Amino acid sequence: MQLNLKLAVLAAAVALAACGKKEEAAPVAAPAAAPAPAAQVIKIGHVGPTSGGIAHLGKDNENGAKMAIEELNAAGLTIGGAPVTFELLAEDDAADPKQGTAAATKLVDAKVAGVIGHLNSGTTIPASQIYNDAGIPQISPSATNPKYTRQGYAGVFRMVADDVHLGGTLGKYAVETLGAKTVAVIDDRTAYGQGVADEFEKGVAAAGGTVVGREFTNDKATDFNAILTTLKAKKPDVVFFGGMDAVAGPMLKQMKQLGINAKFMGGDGICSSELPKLAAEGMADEQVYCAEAGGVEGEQKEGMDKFRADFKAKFGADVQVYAPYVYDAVKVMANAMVTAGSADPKVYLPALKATNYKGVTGNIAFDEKGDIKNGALTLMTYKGGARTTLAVIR
Ligand code: ABU
Repeated sequence: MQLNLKLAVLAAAVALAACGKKEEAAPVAAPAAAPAPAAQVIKIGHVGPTSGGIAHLGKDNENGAKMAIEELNAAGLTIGGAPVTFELLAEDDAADPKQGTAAATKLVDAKVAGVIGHLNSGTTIPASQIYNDAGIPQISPSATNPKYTRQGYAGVFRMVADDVHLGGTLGKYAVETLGAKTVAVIDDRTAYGQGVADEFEKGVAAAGGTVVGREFTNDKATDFNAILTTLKAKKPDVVFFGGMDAVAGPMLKQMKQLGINAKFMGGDGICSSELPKLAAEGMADEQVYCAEAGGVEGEQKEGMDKFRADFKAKFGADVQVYAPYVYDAVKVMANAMVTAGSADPKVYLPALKATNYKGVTGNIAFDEKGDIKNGALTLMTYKGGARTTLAVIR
């Protein structure tokens, strides 16, 4: 508005001068400055479960995206010489595959230039077909089922290690480090939970342990007494759960009520800051072991620690698990656009594939499938109600 008003006053002055005496020299108006081009708005989609049992994880991811978008806009970026602003289109899939595909269709219709998400493998995989058909690049910050990047889609990327690495490493850790001879396994029948549990079993067997029981539940269940009673009779040293923290918390409480003193293990889905609250009195110190499907060590820790402190200051909450990976995913996508000089997916996709970016989650580069190269795992336990890092391994 201010710029338009200035231009109107200048035009009126020029017109008045033109109406004046012909013999008098007309005042020379300074040439009007060309109006600054309006910034091009680039829409980036984000999808996660911001409602339902794992809404705390979905909001954590969404906040990671918000933080990155705000920083990009504050930096005043140009792409191909033109100023740009980024707009976040955030959708809720409630961790439900059908809602996930509906959210994906909505984002495609809104003409997003790229999508960060989804959080769950069970939503990420079906949604990836929709983005692929539309030619829109997708980076999942947290979906760990290997199938996601094994469908032959050109524009899919994953910021973290997959369940083969995660489940297999945890299986080996249970036997070789925790000294388990017998393990029982439960999964929630989701694409993530069942897959990571299968890989855990393989890791246990390869390390010489024995799987004494396998049961399943679902991702909304709250009563586990029947399956836990069955497994208690098999006296496992470790109970592994393939699923998310919202189910693991009540499961731990019920294990305690049933007098099951086994160690409890799970993948990244249970490895949240929220788990101690969800398990409450059901969690003893150093009873629970889990792994985040990423991690930093050495000099890279400083950037991650700063991110966590900035995140807490901004949102008043600790990082749950994957906010830093979402934050980096947004920056990586924007960086590819800047490098390519275009937000057109066809033009910036090659730059995204060639990413070599130093983020808060470490050095980010993708292999030919779109998986993170040299992905780390962070093994954790809980002490005094907080996550405690045991080791970062590759
Ligand atoms: N990776 C754990 C949570 C997300 C998922 O893969 O379903």
